[in-house]
Amino acid sequence: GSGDGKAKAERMFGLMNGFLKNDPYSLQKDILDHVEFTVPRSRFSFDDFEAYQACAHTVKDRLIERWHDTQMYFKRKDPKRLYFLSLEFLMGRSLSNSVINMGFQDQYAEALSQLGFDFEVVAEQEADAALGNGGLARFSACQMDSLATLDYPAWGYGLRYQYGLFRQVIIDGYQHEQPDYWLNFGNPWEIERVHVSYAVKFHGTVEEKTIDGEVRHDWVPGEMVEAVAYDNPIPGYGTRNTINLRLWAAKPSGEYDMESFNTGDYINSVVNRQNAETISNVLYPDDRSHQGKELRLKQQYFFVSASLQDIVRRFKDSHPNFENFSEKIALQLNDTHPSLAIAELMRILIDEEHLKWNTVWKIVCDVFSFTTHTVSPESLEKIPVDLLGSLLPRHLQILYDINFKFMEDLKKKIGLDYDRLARMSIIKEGAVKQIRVANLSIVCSHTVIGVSRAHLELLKTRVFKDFYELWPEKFQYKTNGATQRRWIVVSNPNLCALISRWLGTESWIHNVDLLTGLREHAADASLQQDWQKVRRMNKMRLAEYIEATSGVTVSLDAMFDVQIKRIHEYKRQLLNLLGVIHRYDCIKNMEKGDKRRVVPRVCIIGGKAAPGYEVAKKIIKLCHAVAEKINNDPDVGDLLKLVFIPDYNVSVAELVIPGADLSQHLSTAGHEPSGTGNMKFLMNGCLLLATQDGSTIEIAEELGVDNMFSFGAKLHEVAALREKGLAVKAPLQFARVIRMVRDGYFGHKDYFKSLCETVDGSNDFYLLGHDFASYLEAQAAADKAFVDKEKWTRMSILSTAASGRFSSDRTIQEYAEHTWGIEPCRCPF
Ligand code: Z16
Repeated sequence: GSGDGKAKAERMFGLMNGFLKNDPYSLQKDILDHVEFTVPRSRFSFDDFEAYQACAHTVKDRLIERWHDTQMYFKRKDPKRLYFLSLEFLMGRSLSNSVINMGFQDQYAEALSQLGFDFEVVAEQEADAALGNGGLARFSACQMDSLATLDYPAWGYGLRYQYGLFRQVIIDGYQHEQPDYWLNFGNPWEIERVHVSYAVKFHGTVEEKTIDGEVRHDWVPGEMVEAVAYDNPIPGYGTRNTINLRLWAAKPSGEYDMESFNTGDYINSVVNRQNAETISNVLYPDDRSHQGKELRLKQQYFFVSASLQDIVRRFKDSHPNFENFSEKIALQLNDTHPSLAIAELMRILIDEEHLKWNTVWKIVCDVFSFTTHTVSPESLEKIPVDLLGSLLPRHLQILYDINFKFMEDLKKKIGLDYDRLARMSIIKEGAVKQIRVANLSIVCSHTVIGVSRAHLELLKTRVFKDFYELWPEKFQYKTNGATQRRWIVVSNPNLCALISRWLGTESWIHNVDLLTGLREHAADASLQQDWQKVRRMNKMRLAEYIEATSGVTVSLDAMFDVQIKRIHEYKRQLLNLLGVIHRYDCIKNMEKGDKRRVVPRVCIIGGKAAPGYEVAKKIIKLCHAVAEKINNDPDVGDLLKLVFIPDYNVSVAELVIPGADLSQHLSTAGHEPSGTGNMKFLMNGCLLLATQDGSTIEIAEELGVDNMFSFGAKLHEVAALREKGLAVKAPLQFARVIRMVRDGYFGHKDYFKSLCETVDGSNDFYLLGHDFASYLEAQAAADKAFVDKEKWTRMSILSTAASGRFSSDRTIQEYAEHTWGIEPCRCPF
């Protein structure tokens, strides 16, 4: 009976606890086993990379053990679960993070050192998992870490792209894109589940049948692809809980195209089957714009369909009917990319499970929540109706039905205001009919979430104004966060140790509010001294990296000034470059004696441009052109250096952020939904030079605006300036530096012409000219503060002390309590 089963399960749980030993000697033995049998290499001769592979496999074994225990425990407890749907996860490297979260850091360091290896060097062999573009994708990864650490019963779902974000190679100062075939040398972290697979259908026709007086829809597909699961265990810190990130890969379907084989063209049939795999081949590298491409739509549906089939199957395994579906399941839409999940859940429950429309509609409205990461209505995703109708005919019907009912309800509420009805409709009428995916997500979700307080304000007043007026209670914000495990403990071990020493505890690693305890020591001379020592060591590492990647030698006494993020006009890397040119111009025109008063700077810029984004690519080239001039000018020497760090990614960020003195966040007010880089710099005691935009507004409140360098037009000023047609006079210095670029002072006169025009007078949409004067003032204030070491160090300590609120632990707790309604479920074994 079931009683016996329970006793047996208890016994098994007991036995499972600690199959694998984690003392240095046992780890060593396991590492050598994997060298010999998994890699495989002779245990008497293997290099750093092979040591990494073997090490990763020993960690994976331990992850699997915990993964099993956690999943069995979740299954037994049957708590409400969160499913986090995202087309992008920027996980970066896993070795250090896993070892630290599991608590085996010292044991691994010792095990490896006795074998003649250095843990840090071994960890650096790992290639980044770069299955995402930028902030949105890294935020997903941070949220997974927090979900695991806080013991929430959660799963992530995504796509296993064979090629992640392109590798950026700089040739002659120009960006070139190369494929990132990250799976080349195998991926020790994933568990391939050949038996967990689902058929995903495309194209074909929908037939209507009446069975027992009810209309049934039978979708006969024209194409079928198999989705195979790859599981990536995510260990929590200070807990045994290890949650799952399930990524889907496309494979040719098993039985479907028997037909084509029977026609006799065997070779072509095999070759055609391989086309199925193209679906999960490559990540789209545009971080904002998506132009209704069929492959992209296929990716979205493929991922959504496999995930929902899996979720429904798991639910049915332990529930007799769908009555409590929405009490047991929360589905989180990470931006609009997974929004076809709405139509897919309706299709599964209506067409396959034969539930009634109204029952299903209620379920849908109870389970979905939707976080949006955008501020511009123009960049909201749209799907051409023709494309959707051809690829997913049944889903198009469902969307039309949803929209019809929504429009009928809306008419009752707001009357026949046809303009407003047309704006809010899920279908955009016109020459090319389109599905407005954001409208679909809003209509079908119980909550719509912005990523900072300022972002919610923009959603209410601009982006989703009509919807806010209809359903004000639906709209909320949860300010983004970053995980201190990766962004302090993994990437800045020396600062981590120093913090723990001064707080007298390591508890801040999972209870980050404790960091405020540093405030009372901010002026303490002995903490300041230790703090400076740690920061200098980090700068040394960064200086070595700069020398290795760009050949520029930099002085550790200079201020390391960093701007790293995707290249975008609104993020204003060009403003930074124009500031650097101005600084250079000043130095060139100085009397010799005045140079002693110049605060030396190393200006560091890194980031990728979307392959088709010409303006962004010109900004990268300008950076290289200016760097070449400045770095080779004997009049300048160590007073100013400009460096572009190529191929910026998560692991580069882990190296750069701890070594930065100052970081720049320059978006024109009203354009950065949140920003999370600023939070990572803050955690590491790096001072911010920033506009009042996105999450920086909240950072300024927490830290005190005097402890950062704030500048630029505020939101209402931006609006007023644009209303006036940008009729402002840029300061003389701005005209002067633009002229230098335009006149060919840095070469490539013709190439830079159009770039200069983007910030010229009434073209200057992002207000570089307007903000230039206050930008230079903020830079001067930073110079002045840097000279006062005591003051600077105090501000640095206060920055770390203020960073607790910007932990993704806080973000996740808010989502769990207010949006998902989930509770911790901690595996006790
Ligand atoms: C992205 O990374 C973000 C927004 C977006 O529409 C598309 C991509 Cl790929 C970023 C925001 O720009 C950033 O402000 C925010 O912190 C991040 O998403 C996470 O919410």
